Amino acid sequence: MSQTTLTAFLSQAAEPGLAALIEALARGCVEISGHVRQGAVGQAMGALDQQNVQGEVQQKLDVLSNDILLRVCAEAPALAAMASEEMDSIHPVRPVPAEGGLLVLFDPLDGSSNIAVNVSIGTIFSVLPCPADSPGREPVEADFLQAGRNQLAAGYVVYGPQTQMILTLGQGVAAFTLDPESGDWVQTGQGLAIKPETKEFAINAANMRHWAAPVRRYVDECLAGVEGPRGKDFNMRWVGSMVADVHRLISRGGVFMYPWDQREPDRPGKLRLMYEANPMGFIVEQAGGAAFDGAGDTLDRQPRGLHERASVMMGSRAEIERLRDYHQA
Ligand code: P6P
Repeated sequence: MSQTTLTAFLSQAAEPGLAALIEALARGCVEISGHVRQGAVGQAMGALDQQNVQGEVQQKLDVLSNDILLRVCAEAPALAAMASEEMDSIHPVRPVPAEGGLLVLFDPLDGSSNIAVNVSIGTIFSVLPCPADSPGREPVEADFLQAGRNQLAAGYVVYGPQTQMILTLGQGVAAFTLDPESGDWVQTGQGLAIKPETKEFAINAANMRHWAAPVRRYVDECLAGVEGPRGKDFNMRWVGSMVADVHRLISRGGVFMYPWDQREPDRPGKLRLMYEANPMGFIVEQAGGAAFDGAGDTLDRQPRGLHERASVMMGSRAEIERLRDYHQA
């Protein structure tokens, strides 16, 4: 059977400017995958004596991955600017093109605390259009502050037993697997659909005592199993890499939650809206699931800052609707 590659897929499915940017991101992720796979044999392992804008200790691979994406994405002619979990402010590339200007945001290496223990990690990216009034001028941070519904594309690459890319351009969700022999991204899935029902949820249960009542009710009912109100037993997973936990629910259904908790009442949640919750929420919705932030749809939230955090509940639609009902009860 002839194999469709990412390049062939994009030539049919995306405008040339967007296709070139996604191809650049894909090239960058091949480089990142190479460093991940080398592990301690390579030079990219270990922590740096510095923190990122989130106040988290940076791993060498965090910075290396960010530098790789900055270099390769700058080659995409429609790209005006980039933003990253690893950078305080935006990284301008060129004045906004007359037409089809693009902005990209990424978490270059999500779950980097798992690097040292050889557990799956990933890259997350989100593509937004430059605002209609921006052609010809330098891009500014405010250009990025668009609701997730405005995304033109979103994707992630999971560096696991296989290196896989999950991608949406707003017309469904496709899967690509990196062929380590050829270096090609081969299409291995299309029209991905999340099961509306599930028996599996992902949350860091160590935080249970800090959760809001609706989340506590949802999880308690899952734990009550077949004798409880749900009438069925559930399974729990928590990898500690959003990319791995979300990839599992895309693949077999489930719910991923990192909700608000009372440890820091003024903080909506741990995860970041612009380059984690929004791209993952776009993919999940495009696969028939739902993404909820405790008040409304994640993709409807109007961001106020580049590194704004969000309460995250996403996955199988029937489960998220149940969580929404519990929050509104
Ligand atoms: P915790 C990784 O640091 C991350 O940002 C997500 O990828 C992951 O889901 C979450 O944090 C894990 O957080 O508190 O369980 O270590």
